[in-house]
Formats: sequence, structure tokens, C-alpha cells
Amino acid sequence: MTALEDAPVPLSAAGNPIGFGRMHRKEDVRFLRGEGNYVDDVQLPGMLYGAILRSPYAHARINGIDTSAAEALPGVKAVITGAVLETLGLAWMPTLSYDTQAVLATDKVRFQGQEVAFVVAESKYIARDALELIDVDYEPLPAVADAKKALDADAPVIRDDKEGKTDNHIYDWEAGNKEETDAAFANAEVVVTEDILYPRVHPAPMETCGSVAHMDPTTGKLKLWTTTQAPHAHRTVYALVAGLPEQNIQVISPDIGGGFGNKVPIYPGYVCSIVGSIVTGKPVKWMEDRAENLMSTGFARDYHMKVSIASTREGKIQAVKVDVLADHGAFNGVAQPTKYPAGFFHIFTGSYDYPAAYCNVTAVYTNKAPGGVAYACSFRITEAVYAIERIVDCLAAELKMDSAELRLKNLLRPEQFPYTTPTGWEYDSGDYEKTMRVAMDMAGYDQLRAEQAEKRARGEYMGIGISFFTEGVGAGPRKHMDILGLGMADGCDLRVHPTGKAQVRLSVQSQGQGHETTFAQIVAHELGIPPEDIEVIHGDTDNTPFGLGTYGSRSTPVSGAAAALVARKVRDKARLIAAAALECAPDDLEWELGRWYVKGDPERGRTIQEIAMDAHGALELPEGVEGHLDAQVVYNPPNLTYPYGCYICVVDVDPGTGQVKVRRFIAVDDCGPRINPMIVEGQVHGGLADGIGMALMELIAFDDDGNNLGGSFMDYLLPTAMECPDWELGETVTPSPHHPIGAKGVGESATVGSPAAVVNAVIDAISPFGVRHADMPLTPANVWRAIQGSPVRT
Ligand code: MCN
Ligand code: CUN
Repeated sequence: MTALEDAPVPLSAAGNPIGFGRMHRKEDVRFLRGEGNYVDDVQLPGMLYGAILRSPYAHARINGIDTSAAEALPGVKAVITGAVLETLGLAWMPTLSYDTQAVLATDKVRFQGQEVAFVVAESKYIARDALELIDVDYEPLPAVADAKKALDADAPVIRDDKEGKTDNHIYDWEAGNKEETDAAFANAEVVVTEDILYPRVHPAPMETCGSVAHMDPTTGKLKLWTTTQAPHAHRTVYALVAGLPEQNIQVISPDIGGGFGNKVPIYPGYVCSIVGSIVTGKPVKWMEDRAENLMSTGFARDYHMKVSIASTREGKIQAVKVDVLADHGAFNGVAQPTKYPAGFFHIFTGSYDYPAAYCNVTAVYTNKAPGGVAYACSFRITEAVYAIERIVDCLAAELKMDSAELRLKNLLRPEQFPYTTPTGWEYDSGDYEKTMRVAMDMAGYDQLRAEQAEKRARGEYMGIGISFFTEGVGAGPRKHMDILGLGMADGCDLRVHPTGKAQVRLSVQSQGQGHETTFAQIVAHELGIPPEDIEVIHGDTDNTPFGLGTYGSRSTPVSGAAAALVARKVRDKARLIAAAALECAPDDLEWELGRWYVKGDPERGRTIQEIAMDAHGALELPEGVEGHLDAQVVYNPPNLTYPYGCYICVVDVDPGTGQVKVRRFIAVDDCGPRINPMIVEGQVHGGLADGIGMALMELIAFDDDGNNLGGSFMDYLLPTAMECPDWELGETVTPSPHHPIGAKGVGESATVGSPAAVVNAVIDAISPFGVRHADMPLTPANVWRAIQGSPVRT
């Protein structure tokens, strides 16, 4: 274990830490100057532009499509429909959950915004104009937008494309022990049950989804610049779907303007751009606009949860059970490990010590866009954390107990780690009470409660909300986790050039998380090469090793480990070369950052840069040591890493208007050693803003006919600096025992942990009105309704 030492990290000539520490992001030089290279910046000679015709109906039969007027428009090069794709065997594609999804609709449209036709034209304006000229003969069908009605006997069957399908049921899945849990509930002194909805929200990255496809007709090589968080997995899927030879497909994911899980699935637009290029022989660019992104690409959540908790009268939790109705939209397109159709939801037992838990998840099709796993969810740990942290607050209200006291009474204790949860996860490490105490101290918890009591006496409504979350991030190991059969392990290559400068190649792909900086820091920490001398290469399948990509905060736990191990491999090789150069035995050498030296004779040594030159030079290398200084690894993680944290939110609510003001937000995260604390804080800041957005304003709503009511930022509200307080961040450091540098992931922690803290604070504020729960988003109107005792609108 080389956890973050107390000793100060040495600085490079450029002033950067040679190892872990704060350093400005290397990529910001181009980002801040507007010189990033996004998919829409890709310009190729002779490039054409694609646009997608989308369904205005949530459910309708297609009786015919007349494309003749569009084809006749000058500048239009091709109009592709489902019928055309059918002749190529490409009308349907597999989803990442072993379902099928229409690329372009043939028989029916199944959600509003579904892809119906693809126009390729000389300009994007001509392409859009041509869409207006396509005449689709729709026969509207009754739609089901409400998951609770999807299994009704008279509900229209959405997936009648599947042979023998007579209902909208997708799967039932369970975890935990039902008998033990039922027994614990039967004998419990106190039981609290609540219907809790985690509404449909959307990750809404700044850059929408798009691709530029170029199928070179002479070489047969397909180059695809695309917004993907998983370039290698996408390449393999294209090879399997289209039957293209995999070595002839190059997926390039250049700079990405945010992903947040939106860019894990393969979208029909990507496939259409490829087909457009094959048909026309030219490069074809497709970029969706904001409304298309909000209406048709991977949404998040839509979990209807009935949550029950059993406890003693003193507040010792005994069991938790959750019944979930999961709305997956019209195609089951969620991206998650195959074994876990409900993602990692069964981590809902949370951070507490109790013996029995059980969940049952029933998933259904509805006439809505597909998705479910996105928006910094760590494979649905967002839903799980929200369920447990809300129900714990409901229990506190029932017991008339302080919610901090109830949590402290039930938190797992340090000596219980590694801890196996009642649903089968093995938490690696934690000191939960310590983290909670740090947060409470930072907040001045007791004073806050005293202030709240005073204010209540004056008729002012202040609320304090706590959320204590545990995540599991870093999927695999591959024997338990795969996506479409591709095992979740990641490669990493490291080359040290003769002059001692290095290139490290990753299988993961940054969307703004700063990998070009932090992965250089990991290698610097292991080898002593300054981070500015290490180039991080990612996002290009021709130039990086295979791996499953960036989501579920797996880059640090998986590829971060791979980067540390590949650097150690290079270090070991460097030792043999240094021994040859110094004419001593390798065992006589000792390592200090950046240098092997002779034990007892520290003046005699070789720096890593000198060794790099030796490795490429005339030095006689020892038997069995190949020339050059490089190495490769594939890292198959033994377990997930389990970051955790305690968040405390303080709000003031105006009961007359329902307006919520977030006054303070204290976030104490434990993600093990922080490679770059500044980047970690940035990740947490972003996730906390997400939490305020989801808790208070974000919602993709539908009417009964399945019309999407939130297709623009006028309706789909995102939080701005105006709604966010000055974040108060703290940390504790509990290394992961199985990770080479002890680091746990953090990229989704704040999005996972914060919504419950905000909602708990709002409900705490309005609890004097008898409110125990109200669903997100807690807009002013919904808070007001809750106070009046009316149902909220979601
Ligand atoms: N880090 C660190 N020390 C740690 C843990 C992480 O310095 N102990 C750094 C890492 O080196 C990396 C960053 O923090 O630079 C995030 O690391 P990690 O937790 O491994 O997460 P990933 O890199 O795998 O990023 C994925 C995660 C996900 S799944 C979503 S969703 C999300 C998130 O990252 N999407 C983002 N944060 C985002 N941030 C930006 N700017 N844009 C997105 O699309
Ligand atoms: Cu669930 S969103 Mo991130 O895993 O890409």
C-alpha cells in the first residue's frame, strides 16, 4: 500500500506535484481557450449532414412512409427509412441489456421522439428542411405512459414485435432473503412504510450526442468519431451488429462535453450516420439538438419504490424491504452488468448494521424513451441511497428521534469491515461514525437544531437534512460483471521514451473528469516522472488497449489500479536495467521516487530518465530483459471499492409560496486517498449541484398520451449558481484495502448522496404541517401542495 503519505510531495520544475496533490488540469489549457476538439468540431472533406425525423406520437402504427418529396429536394443525397435498413438487416439493434431497439421504426413508433427516418444532405439546413417533406401515415394507438398502468389487463402491448409478447412485463428480479425479512417485520415493534418515487430525470450534458462516420469505400475502414463513454465496447457491438470486421472499425471519442451516463448506450443516430456513410460513400455527421437529447436519449431513474423499515422502539433497525416498479421505457436499453438487471440497487441496505433485507424489482415497458441507468447513478445506487435515506428519516419522525442520533445508533462500525451486506455486497473499508462526526462538527449540528427550534417558535420553517451514503464503484470483477458478454476488466499500456518522457494509454474515456491529469499523476507517483512529462492517451480504439470504459465511477478503481500496476511493472524492469548499468545485483537496489540506488551507497544510482536511455541504448541488458522501457497490464478488480460520505443540508422554506432556499450544504466524502484533491472537489461540487437540481426542479414529465412535457430547458430546469450555496467540503481518508493506491471512485458520489439530504431537509422544515414525505421535484408548487396536504405533481 502506498497510500497518500504525510510527507510533502516533491514538485517538478513546472511546479506540479510528482504524485498526488493539487495541480491544474492539463486539459484546461485547451478547454479554457475554446480549443477543445468535440465531435461537432470534426470536419472532413466532402462531409454530408444527417438529420432524424422523429415520431410526434408516443404510440402509433406506421402504415406507410412517402419519402419522394424529400428525395427530390436539391442537396438531399439519401433518405433512409426502417424499410431500407430492413434490407440490410439493420432495422433493429441489440441494446446493452440483451433487448432489441428499433434503429428506425418499421412497424410502429413506441415513444414520442422515436427515430423514423434519416436524411443525408449537403448541409444540415437542407437535411432539416427535407424532414418536413417526409409524409408518414401514422395510425395513433392508445399509449401507456404511467408505469403503474403498464401491467393492467387492458394496457396496450408495446412490444408486439417480440414473438408471443402479450404484456408489458420485462423482468422480475429479487435480492436478499424474503423469509428472514418477513419474519423480522412480523416481529418488529415499529414498522414504517412509504411510497417513494425517484422521478425520471435527464443527465443533460452540455454537448449533446452525435457522431461523424466515415466508411472509406476503398479501404473498407470505418472511422467513427462519436460521443461515447465506452469506445471499445461500442466498437465490438458495431462489429457484431453490422458484421463489420472489428479491425476495420476505429472508434474515436475526442473531447466530450460531459457524459453523465448519457453517452454509454448506442443510439440509432450513431448507426444511421454509419449507414448514411456506407450509402453515400462520404463522411456523414449527425448531431442532435437539445430537444432531441432531452426527448430521446437515455434518461435516468423512474423508480417507483415502496420502502418499509422495521425497528425496535429504541431505534435499532432490524430489516428493510423495497418493492420496485421500474419504468424502462419502450426498449430495455439500460447499460449495466448483465447479472444485475436492476443495476446495483440491492445496495439499498445502506450504511447500517441490520441482519435482514429484501427487494423485488419488476420492470415494465412504457411508451417513453428508453434508458434508466444514467446521471451519475453508479448503476442505480442513486435510487438505493434515496430509498434508505428517506425511509430512515421517516422512521426518525415516527420514533420522534433526532435523525442524526438514529443514524449514529445504526451505522456500521469500523471493526465490521470487510462487511457483507444482507444482499451480498462486501464493503471493503469504512469508518462511518468518524465521517459523520466530522460533518456534524462542520455543520455545528447542535446549534443548528437549537436555531431551528427557536425559529419554529416564531413560525419560521428551517430544515436540516442528513444523508449518509455508501456506494459500490469500480465494476468488475469480470467473472461477476460483463456488458453484453464483455468482461469488466481494463487494460493499460505505458511506454517510457528514451528521454524519460512517457505515454500512458487507457481504455477509459474522460468526459470532463480530468483523466489526462490524474492518470499522469498516478504514473508520476509510482515512477517519479513529472506529470507534465506524461501524456495520457485515451478515447481511440486504434491507439489504446481494450477495456470497458468510463461509467459507474470505475476509472479510478479499475484503470487507476491498472495505471499504478503498469508503472510498477516498468519500475521493476527499470530495476533490472539499473542493476546492469550499476554492475550490481537487483536486490542491492533500493527505490526512492524517480530513482534506483545502491543500498548503503545512495550516491550510486540511476534516475528513471537515465534508465530509460539505457533501456534504448547500447547497454548490455541482462538475460531475459527485453529492450525498451514499457509494460502492459489488464486489471481485473477483485471487488468494487466502497466510497461513502455524510452530507448535511440546511434549508429555509417559505410556507406561503413553497419556495426553498438551500442555505448551507456540508459534504464530507471518503474516497480513500485523493489523487488530485482539486479535481475531487470539482467532482463533488458538480454532483451537489445535480442533487439540488433533482431534489428541487428537474423532472421529465409526460401527459397521459405519452407526450413529453419537458423537451427544452424552458421546462426542464437545471440548477445554476443562483440555487447553490457555497459548498462546505470535508474529507476523511479510509483507503480501499484491495486497490494498489487505496483510491476509491468519487465521480458520482455527490449526485448519489445529495438528493436525499436536500429532500430530508425540506421535509424536516415542513414537518410541523404533518408532512412525512413528498416526492421530488420539490418545486415551490409541490412544497406548497404538500403543506396543504395535496398530492405533489411528478
Ligand atoms: N479522483 C481522484 N482521487 C480519487 C478518486 C477520483 O483524484 N480517490 C479523480 C479521478 O482521477 C478522476 C475523477 O476524480 O479524474 C473522477 O474519478 P472516478 O471517480 O474514477 O470517476 P470516472 O473517472 O470513472 O468518471 C465517471 C463518473 C461518472 S460515472 C459520471 S456519470 C460523471 C462523473 O464521473 N460524469 C461526469 N463526473 C463527471 N464529471 C464531468 N466533468 N463530466 C461528466 O460527464
Ligand atoms: Cu450511472 S451514469 Mo455514469 O455511470 O456514466
